[in-house]
Amino acid sequence: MTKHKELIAWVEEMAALCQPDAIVWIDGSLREKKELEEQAIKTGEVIRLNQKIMPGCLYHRTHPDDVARTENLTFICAPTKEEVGPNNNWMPPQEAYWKAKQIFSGAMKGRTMYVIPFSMGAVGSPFSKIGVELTDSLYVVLNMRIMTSVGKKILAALGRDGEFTKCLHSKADLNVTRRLILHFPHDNTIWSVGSGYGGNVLLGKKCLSLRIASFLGKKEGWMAEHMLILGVKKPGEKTHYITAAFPSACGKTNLAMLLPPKALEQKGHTIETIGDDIAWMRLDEHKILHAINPETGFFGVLPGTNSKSNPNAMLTIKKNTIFTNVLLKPDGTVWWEHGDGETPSHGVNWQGKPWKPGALDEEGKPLLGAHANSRFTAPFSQCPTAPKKGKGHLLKGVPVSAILYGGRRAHLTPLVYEAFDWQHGVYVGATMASERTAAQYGKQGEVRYDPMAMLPFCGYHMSDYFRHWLKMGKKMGKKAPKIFCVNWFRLDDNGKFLWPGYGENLRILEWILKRCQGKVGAKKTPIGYIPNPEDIDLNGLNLAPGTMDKLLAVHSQEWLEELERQAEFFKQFEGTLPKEILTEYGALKERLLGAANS
Ligand code: GTP
Ligand code: SPV
Ligand code: MN
Repeated sequence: MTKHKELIAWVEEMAALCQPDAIVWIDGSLREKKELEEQAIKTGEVIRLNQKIMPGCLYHRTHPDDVARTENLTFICAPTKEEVGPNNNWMPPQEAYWKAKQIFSGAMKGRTMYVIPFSMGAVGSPFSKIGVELTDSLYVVLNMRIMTSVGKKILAALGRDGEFTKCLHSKADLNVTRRLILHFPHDNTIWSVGSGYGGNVLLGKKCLSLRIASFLGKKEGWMAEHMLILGVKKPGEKTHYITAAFPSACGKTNLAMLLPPKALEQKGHTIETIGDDIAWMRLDEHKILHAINPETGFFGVLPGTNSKSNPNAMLTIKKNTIFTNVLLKPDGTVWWEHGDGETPSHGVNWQGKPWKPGALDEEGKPLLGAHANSRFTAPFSQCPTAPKKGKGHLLKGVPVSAILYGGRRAHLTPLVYEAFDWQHGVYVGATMASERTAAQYGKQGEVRYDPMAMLPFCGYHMSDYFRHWLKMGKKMGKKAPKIFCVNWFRLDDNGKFLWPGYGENLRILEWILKRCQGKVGAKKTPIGYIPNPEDIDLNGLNLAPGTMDKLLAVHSQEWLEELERQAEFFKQFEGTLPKEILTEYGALKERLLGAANS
């Protein structure tokens, strides 16, 4: 299939290590897809769902202790600890290779090794990067076929000596004590062993497109970000594009697929979904920031997804979709908590246990039908709001008007505010925090600082990453996108969301775009500009009186307390933070003290 000597030699070397019974090169054809599916059904790796109701859909369960990314087992293996920073687990490369080799050794005995040549980004785009993943998991192959472009055409693009990221994966024995997710940025290599879950094993996604790509981006002058990309168009205007960084399970897929609420329909907005998880951004020849989505599929959260919260997602996953860790119903369809339709009377849950409503586990806790981090894998092209025409968004990327940061904050952070300028915006991103969700192991609900939603994904020292952001801003000057912070998750005194969220978030995007076009004023507060309430279209929203005030309130005293926590978080970066971040911290503190005393 290829004349690429280095690739052939590497596949041989890895096969000698893992000792598979056979090696199969993935060609990307439809015939091959059918064969792989048949095989995965035979081995029990996947179950075919009810083909009348869900054509082309498959079902999979991961090992019960392998249902989310394992950040504690994820390492950046650069020569020195200083280089990876306190934000990463570090292991010296030699030790990492040696440790992993013990587990990879003979791990594919009795199995087939699949060779998946893949491209992140369209072949022919200056943004794109090629990888080759070796895996003994058919589930991984079937997922990669949806999430990336794979097969012969990628080998053709690679030629005889093209550069590629070497990605090795084996499920091995799925033992959490023998699980490692290793990145070798200087070798352009990723090794993942002992897991079968999404972000740990679909190596094109977080491992390549964020951890390795962020490292390359710093070196080559571009940015790899944990961001959605969305276009908003009003009749008679051009499309404006927004990117947004929210931590895992904080609403990127939902915002990217937004449908205008009924009351705003007469305004005739068109929404374009470009990406829901990762953005690669570069300056064009005019120094305008452009973004592509390097993926070709969605790997989205299921619980909470329904025809009301995200109708576009429900349409996207009607066919050709892989459902992981949800409830399997007796009729061969699936169900998840807060999804569509009635709660089934019984089924088999994500752990393979019999389930019925109200069922309890051994400890007497409610037994979930679907795991809180259960997911769908679906082709991007099936999304009704995906671009229908043209390849510009794939090849050249879309111009970015605004960059949003956000997370889950029950208190403190207002619904929206705008940074004073790029440097202040970088500070806002650097001090982003969110309450922990089911997408990570650890205590849920705990406030966790997650700069730019990249804490688990930045492949090098976070202080250098902030420096890179500042540098990109300097290159763009006045052409830099405006930076905003949003929070859809502020709670009232009864613990209820103050803001309806989902499609209604368009009302806030409208304000953001008006700000970008200089069409509306704003109120200056110590933390940034907040909207004058009359500039947000609340038509058709029956908010209780005073709600907007609560949503937009900035309490200086609470912010001063937040600054203490920020300082605590920044301690780990002491002596390395860019001075601009410290300047912004000091200036904010002064503004807050001024406001608190006035
Ligand atoms: P990853 O795929 O893990 O990166 O997550 P994501 O950022 O794409 O999050 P996603 O859109 O899947 O949303 C995760 C959860 O947040 C779901 O349970 C949603 O229902 C919920 N959610 C999304 N948007 C909103 C919103 O505007 N308001 C509220 N209250 N919940 C939301
Ligand atoms: C996330 O956790 O941010 C995801 C899912 O998008 S995973 O691919 O597992 O990283
Ligand atoms: Mn994500």
